[in-house]
Amino acid sequence: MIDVLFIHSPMILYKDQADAAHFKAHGGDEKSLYPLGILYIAACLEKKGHSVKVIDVAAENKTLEDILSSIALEKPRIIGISSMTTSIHSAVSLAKSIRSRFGNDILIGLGGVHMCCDPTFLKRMPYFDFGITGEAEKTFVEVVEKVKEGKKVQGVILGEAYEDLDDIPFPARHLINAGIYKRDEQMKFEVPTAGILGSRGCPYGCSFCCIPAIGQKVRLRSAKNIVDEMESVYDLCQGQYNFNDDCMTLSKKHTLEFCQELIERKLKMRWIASTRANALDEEMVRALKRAGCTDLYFGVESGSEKIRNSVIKKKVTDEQIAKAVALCRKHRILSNLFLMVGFPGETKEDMLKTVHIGTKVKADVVGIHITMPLPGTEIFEYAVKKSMLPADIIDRYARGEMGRGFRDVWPLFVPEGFTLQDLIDIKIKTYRSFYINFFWILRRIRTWFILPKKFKDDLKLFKIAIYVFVKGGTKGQLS
Ligand code: B12
Ligand code: SF4
Repeated sequence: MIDVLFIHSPMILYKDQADAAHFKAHGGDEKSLYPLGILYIAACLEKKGHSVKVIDVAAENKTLEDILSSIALEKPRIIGISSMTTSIHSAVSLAKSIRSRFGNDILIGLGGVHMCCDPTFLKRMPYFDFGITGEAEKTFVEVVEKVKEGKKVQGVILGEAYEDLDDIPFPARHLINAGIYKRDEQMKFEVPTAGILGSRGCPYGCSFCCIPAIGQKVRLRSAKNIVDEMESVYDLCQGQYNFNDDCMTLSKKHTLEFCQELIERKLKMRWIASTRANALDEEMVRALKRAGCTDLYFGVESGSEKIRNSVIKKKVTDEQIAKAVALCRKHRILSNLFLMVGFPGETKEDMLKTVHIGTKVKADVVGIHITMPLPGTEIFEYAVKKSMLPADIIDRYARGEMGRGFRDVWPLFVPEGFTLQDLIDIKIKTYRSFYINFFWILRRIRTWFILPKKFKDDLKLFKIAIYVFVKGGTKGQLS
């Protein structure tokens, strides 16, 4: 018997192996990064002597039958299901199936981003005994201790976050098979990358983003604590890391300290991170490069400053974007722009600015998505208010009434006067005009000489690129 079994719920839960044969047709789940949230809670539980196991359903290709068999074998006291909105249908199906197979013997809890964005969910879906909103490292330990003392735990509990992130033990990576997390399935990269979280929270409030609903206060781990963790998993990931931070370079002082710590340890580490164009200057970019940063991802969203700042509330100017990308180019860090299309009031002219911004600032990579209005965001509230989304969409999705596979069924935001096909055409136009461009090809060839690994990666991506140029997205990823 174990104390806790965590289940990372997938976007699509397959009944059995025959059902899973459809997996490829749906484009599947991302399996590149492991569920850090669960592993952090697991580490806290283990520190207090509680026994824990983890099933990452998509990464381990587990079906519902496999999960139920594991539960029968492990006999957990508590099952903790972690879910974003994308996987909330699977989370509900799992809870229902566990209930019907094992009755009320096992306590079932729900946590993760969906609970933060929709805290009344449990009232509408009473298949879970309890739920925790927000960060759960402290609170889940308390729940387990109460249960072990024979006390009753029920309903929604507000998670109490750690003020000092250095007090949280490193994620319990030994509970997963870290070797299976190797970027996107389709890309078949050989080396697993370690997900690392150097900070939590973001002070901005972009209208398409769930961070304001998650409501985390910004906290930074000390440079030493982050690098100690990186060093501890060095062999596992062969020195390759992916920072999951919402915005990595919020504090200049902290960024420089972190880079210095990495440089002093003289370990060959390569890492990528997301940040904002207004949160960088030359001193920082130089330090990032010396510390092993190879790629920076910028949330640019719209090429139109008007949409970016008055609708999305990004608070980043065109000038800041051009400057940040130029600094990256100068110091040989690859700049990746995240773009989006589909916002209230967006015109054809605004969309064309988005099509061209990557070429204009000479970025290395662009990726464009059609806005998905998700619970916990301003854009979701707007879409419901304007009857662009049914008010009960979450429950319909959670009950499986909208069909399987989040990406195939969750509506995208199509501004008035446009069709979905118009937005897909904008995506195709963006990809074609950016990548089928003489100057971009020249820049890329130069990159292959500087970073030969990128040549290998690009060869693998070539097939996907053709698909994207024709269809506007990879399978199941038109958003
Ligand atoms: C890294 C990341 C990814 C990675 C890996 C995700 C993973 N394996 O967990 C990848 C790239 C695969 C990814 C993909 C997507 N992501 Co993402 N991602 C993130 C990001 C930036 C960080 C996640 C993280 O590591 N958090 C750190 C840990 C410590 O926090 P946590 O996971 O929330 O866990 C804490 C609590 O939630 C709670 N908890 C967690 N699990 C459980 C379980 C129980 C039982 C309990 C009680 C508590 C509990 O306690 C934990 C510890 O404090 C977040 C932004 C964010 N700040 O959350 C977006 C975020 C989660 N992603 C988001 C989105 C939209 C997506 C995509 C749909 C994007 C897309 N269009 O393709 C896909 C969907 C993938 C899928 N399979 O469903 C949204 C989710 C919105 C929503 N309402 O669900 C977020 C919030 C981004 C945003 N700013 O809006 N993502
Ligand atoms: S999109 Fe980025 S900058 Fe904006 S609120 Fe979300 S995490 Fe912060």
